[in-house]
Amino acid sequence: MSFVPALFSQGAPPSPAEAEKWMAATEADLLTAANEAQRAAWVQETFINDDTEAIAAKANERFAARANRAVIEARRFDGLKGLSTDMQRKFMLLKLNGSPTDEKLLAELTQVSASLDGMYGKGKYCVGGDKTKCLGIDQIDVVMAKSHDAKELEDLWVGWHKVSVPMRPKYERLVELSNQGAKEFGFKDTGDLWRAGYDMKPEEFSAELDRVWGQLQPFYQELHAYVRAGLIKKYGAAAERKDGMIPAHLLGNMWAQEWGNVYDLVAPADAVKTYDLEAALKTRIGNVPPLEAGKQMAKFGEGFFHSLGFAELPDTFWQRSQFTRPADRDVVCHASAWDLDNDLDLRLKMCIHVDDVDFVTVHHELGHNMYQRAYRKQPFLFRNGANDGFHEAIGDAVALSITPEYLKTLKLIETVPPPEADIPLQLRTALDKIAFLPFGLLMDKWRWQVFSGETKPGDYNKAWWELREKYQGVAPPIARTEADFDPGAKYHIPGNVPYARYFLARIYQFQFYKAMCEASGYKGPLNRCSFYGSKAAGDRLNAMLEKGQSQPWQKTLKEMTGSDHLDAGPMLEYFAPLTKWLKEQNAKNGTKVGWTVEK
Ligand code: X8Z
Ligand code: ZN
Repeated sequence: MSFVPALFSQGAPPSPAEAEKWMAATEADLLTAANEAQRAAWVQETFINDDTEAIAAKANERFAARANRAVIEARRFDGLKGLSTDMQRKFMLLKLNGSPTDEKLLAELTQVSASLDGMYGKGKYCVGGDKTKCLGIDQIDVVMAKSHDAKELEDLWVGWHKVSVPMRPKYERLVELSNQGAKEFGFKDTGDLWRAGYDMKPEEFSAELDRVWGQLQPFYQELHAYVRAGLIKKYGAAAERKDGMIPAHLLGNMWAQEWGNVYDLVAPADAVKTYDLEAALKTRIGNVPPLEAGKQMAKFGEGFFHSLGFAELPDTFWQRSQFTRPADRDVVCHASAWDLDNDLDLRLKMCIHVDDVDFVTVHHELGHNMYQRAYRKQPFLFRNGANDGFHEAIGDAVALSITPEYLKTLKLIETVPPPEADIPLQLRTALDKIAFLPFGLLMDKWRWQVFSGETKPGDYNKAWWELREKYQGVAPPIARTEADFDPGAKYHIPGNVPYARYFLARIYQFQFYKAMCEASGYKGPLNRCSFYGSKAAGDRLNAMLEKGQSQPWQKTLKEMTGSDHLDAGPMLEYFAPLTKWLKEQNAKNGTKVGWTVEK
């Protein structure tokens, strides 16, 4: 252990130099512990069994205990004058850690966390009770994306939502234990701790999210109304509810979070044909083994970043990543990007399918990897996104550049659709980007209520559906009760990954995209911009990535975009033609906008 207690003779007031020395030793310890925990987590999530779960839990426990000790020791420097800005920021960031100090409780917390994560990863639904037809979530996703059979969709929806029933008591315990840690370290609860990580007061942060949602909500409601009408045309009574909500199983996605998969059902009848990216990818990649197909998909993402001037990924990335679902063991298929050693041991963990959804997801994940690599020279406590929403927005901002012009450059499509195709193309994008917003917001609204105690365990499911109905305007296909635990059927709940980051990222990505389009010298409508191949755009991006979390995100955002706050402007600009069009369509067709929620 590099910590030297002798430095701190009782009572002597510490100096800034002592603080620096202490910080260097603490960061070195935390780096070692974090790397051990990362490595254990990698093995656990790519090879789920009782042993890997226990090993991962233990490594997390060691990291959390070390971080706790650091926070407690750091109190000695509270109020110390003469600290550099960097040092003040490091102390502030360090204090965002807080786990139970009781050893037994901490061990229990990390075990419960590992177990919940494993339960999700192992989750399967066996279609019609047939044990030879058991599907993991990545496989169910593919069927849900394609099926237009309301009965089949309902069956998959109901089947998958059984996976989370046994998670409920464990989740309840996770909430208790993690709150206990947050409280010991001066936070009201875990939700309060999560909201403290944004260089502003927790309550200001919540208000910012509501402010921006208020700007975008009218657009969401128009889209909701338009899509609902299209689904009713297709599915008839199965899609039509008196209250105006959409049944959650009919939107092409298990959580109704992104609706791009129902594009064909709702596209205007006279729409110009755009292109079929999935078919193009399948033709290009051909009939190769899944591992090879997965690698080729990831290569597209690498190629984009490379065109911006980013170095290619190291060989170890290609050797050590998980690109596909292994046949012989359980894994967490939910996509993620890793940096095993806080240096160059970068990895992707996905169960890639050759389709347009995963095409975007590989760009999303490589955005994380590029960020990790760019800030690796920062001190340990700054090796992070400017805030977690930045981390989630990088790959998406790049993926917005996947325009028809870009796909033609790659020879994935032959002809670029004419300007009349803009509305269909925008509709396709909005079905993913706009439809996601209320889901992105309500996930943590639910957790903040749960952590604060406003929602009691006996009301977990009720509160979940109240939020989904209020914000998304979607309703479950069949009646739900407290015998269900529907939030647990979404990875980030058992995985305990905060979710407000994804809401932020939907907004930031348009801010970043616009900034990179401008840097590349692009002139024209925002939605047709691709900065593929622009070193100037790449330099702008890299400058932001290299900074990591070393300064308040507002400053980093200003350097990147000229604005220092979350701003829906670029997103609204991008979709301006579609917003107008949707309003006209709904008015013309006499489609009622909005829904009613029973109280
Ligand atoms: O979880 C993710 C990424 C991994 S960081 C695949 N996303 C959210 C989700 O799937 O729910 C990306 C979009 C939102
Ligand atoms: Zn991500």
